[in-house]
Amino acid sequence: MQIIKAGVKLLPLLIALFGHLVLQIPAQEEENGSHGPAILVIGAGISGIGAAEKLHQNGFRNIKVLEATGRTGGRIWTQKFAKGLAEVGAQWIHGPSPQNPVFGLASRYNLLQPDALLEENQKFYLKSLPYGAPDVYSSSGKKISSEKFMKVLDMYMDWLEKAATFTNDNCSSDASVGSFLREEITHRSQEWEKTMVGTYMAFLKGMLNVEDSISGTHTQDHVALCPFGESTILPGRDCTFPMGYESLVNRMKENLPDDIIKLNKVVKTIKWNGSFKDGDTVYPVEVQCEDGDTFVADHVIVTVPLGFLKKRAEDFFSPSLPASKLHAIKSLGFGTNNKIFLELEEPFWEPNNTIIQLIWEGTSPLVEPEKDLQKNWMKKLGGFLVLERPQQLGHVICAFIPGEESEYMETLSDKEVLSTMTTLLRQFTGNPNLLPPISMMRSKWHSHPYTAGSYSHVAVGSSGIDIDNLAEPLPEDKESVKPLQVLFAGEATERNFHSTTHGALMSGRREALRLIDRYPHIAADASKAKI
Ligand code: 6YU
Repeated sequence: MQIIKAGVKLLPLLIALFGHLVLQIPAQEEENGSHGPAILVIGAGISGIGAAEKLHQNGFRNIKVLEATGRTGGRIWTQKFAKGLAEVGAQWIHGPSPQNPVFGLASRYNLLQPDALLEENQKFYLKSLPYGAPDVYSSSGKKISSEKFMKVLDMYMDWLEKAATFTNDNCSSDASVGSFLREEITHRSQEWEKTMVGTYMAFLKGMLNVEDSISGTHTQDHVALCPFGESTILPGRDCTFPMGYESLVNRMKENLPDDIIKLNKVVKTIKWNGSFKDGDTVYPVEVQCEDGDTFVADHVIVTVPLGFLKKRAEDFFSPSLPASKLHAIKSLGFGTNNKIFLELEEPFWEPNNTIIQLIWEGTSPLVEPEKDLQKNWMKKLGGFLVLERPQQLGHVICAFIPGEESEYMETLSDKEVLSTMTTLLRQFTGNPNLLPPISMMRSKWHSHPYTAGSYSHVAVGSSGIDIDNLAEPLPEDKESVKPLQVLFAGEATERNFHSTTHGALMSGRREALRLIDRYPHIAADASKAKI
């Protein structure tokens, strides 16, 4: 997966020659309503494109989207792989039902399979995400019927449901989902048949690996318990995009003029609360790019991932961010979940099986694993998802791997990862002659310079209030002469739906609406023009 980086070798020379030229966005023509305020959106993921789309629909015409990479979509990223497609980032619409705006757009644009639109599927409710009963393979090469684990799986689902009922009133602020689950496991395991305890513990350790992937964390010990239930799971049977998740972003872009999105524009600094002149007009915000280009604006909507902000918050804004925002950026969690796609000559799994869960015998959620990443990184792999038609026609499985082990995996060569995967498949299938995968592709979200991880979670030491603080626009002074200079969107700013594509889209629309409300005459003119 090639990340196209902005910048060319001639850049320093060009900047020296033309750096004094400020790229001009037409001055604010709020009075005659022909262009509206100058608005910059930083980031062309689904939140940024969603914000631009909403503003454009409501008559705003002076919009630019600045995107650091050479592509749109951000963490929605579909690539060709094997005999079909693979999602490097987001995979499912979580909770495809009327309240979900991603589902709303996808069904309006006819991007889903007929099944996904069935009312019974929209009403489907799963206690947890999204995987159903797996086929279970153990590290001693045995296939174990999932029937054996139904009792423990049910218990596990109940614990997660119970974890979601805590609030600040009945839980300590330093409690984690991990500590809660361990307590439940310790307590309930007393009732288990002695001969089954080891197998159940190994199964639960596997479930926790999957949970770490779902929350994008190294361990559930990092996930705060009190706000766990604020993360809302919408009804609906999770579904995928037959033509790839990116088909949604591409369709959304069709509603925007071609020249709005500027690719390979790495934003270096956002100066706000200033007086930046462009001709006779003075703007409060100036955005500087790594390539020397400068844009002035009335408003900027920042949608860069929390992972990027964690690296750059201190010097990305001038003046720097208020303490509440810096605290939110520091204390909220942003971990890693990666995928490893393997194409096989022949399937080793049963024809109707879609989930392969791995059990590492001897492991337990109650025992801290040996910390030797080189030797043990692959033990963090919870299992494989079998990719199906119509996205995939080849025999392709996709492993999910979270946490520090995932970050370590990113440092290995393709050859090393492929060789480890071959050994692992041979071990778990009990077939030493299993052919190595024909091809492999993997994500590297932690080392992605403009994402620096996969998605956000409410970490121990933070709370939903930090998400709200992150979403607050600047300047904080609501009576300011020039309010709403810097607005914040992106998945990590949506308290109930963070870490999802619909949360990201909601956040972009939320900030667009903030601006639409501030300029009611622009939207009114736009709707008159439509009549
Ligand atoms: C979902 C799913 N899913 C798997 C994996 C990943 C994610 N998600 P973007 O990053 O898209 O855009 C920002 C842009 O800004 C970007 O293009 C940058 O290049 C750019 N930028 C940065 N710096 C810049 C600069 N300086 N200048 C200019 N531009 C700059 N979500 O709904 N279903 O199946 C998955 C999954 C491997 C990585 C996912 C999934 C998360 C979504 O992909 C993600 O939220 C949105 O795409 C983000 O959009 P955005 O616009 O905000 O940012 C505990 C607990 C709680 C419960 N959680 C439940 C949810 C579980 C999530 N499950 C995920 C599972 C998978 C497989």
